[in-house]
Amino acid sequence: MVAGILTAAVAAAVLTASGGAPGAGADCVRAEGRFAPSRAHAPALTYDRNLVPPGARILVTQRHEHGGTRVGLRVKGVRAGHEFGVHVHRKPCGVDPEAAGGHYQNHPDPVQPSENPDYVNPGNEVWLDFTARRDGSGAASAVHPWNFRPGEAASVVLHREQGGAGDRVACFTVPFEPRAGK
Ligand SMILES: [Cu+2]
Repeated sequence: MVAGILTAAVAAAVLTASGGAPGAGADCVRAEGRFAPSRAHAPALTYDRNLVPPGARILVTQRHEHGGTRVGLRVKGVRAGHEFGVHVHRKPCGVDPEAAGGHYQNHPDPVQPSENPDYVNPGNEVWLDFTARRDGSGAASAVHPWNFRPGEAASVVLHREQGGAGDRVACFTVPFEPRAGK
């Protein structure tokens, strides 16, 4: 009985800690992964062991906020000091780094692959660029007043360079949610 009450108290404390500010919605997506070599069948794949060693960890969260969407990123175990470019991409990861397709765009560029800065920018796309700390950890978040269209946002890709392009060094398949309550 006592043990049961203690367990419940701990669970409540954890929920409070991860729930953010009072009144903010809970995360609708919370995906955690551990990077594996790209030959493996895993949701988190690394294409560059130097920058993202196998075993490095990633956490991606999504929550609906003020009618829009917040996406959060945390990583551990990546190359210290490196400036990673990160975006939400349209398709799930694959052994081929190109499997994740292009960036998710709120207003889709009619010309694909998209290279027009009117479309390739952090307002029309979800950018989560970060610089890894000395201990190999990193974090970023992005808030937009819009939501994902169903089935069109499926992964988070880490790039060698920041900005809108560059080699793909790792990929994490994430089932992003199109809108609140669904
Ligand atoms: Cu990208």
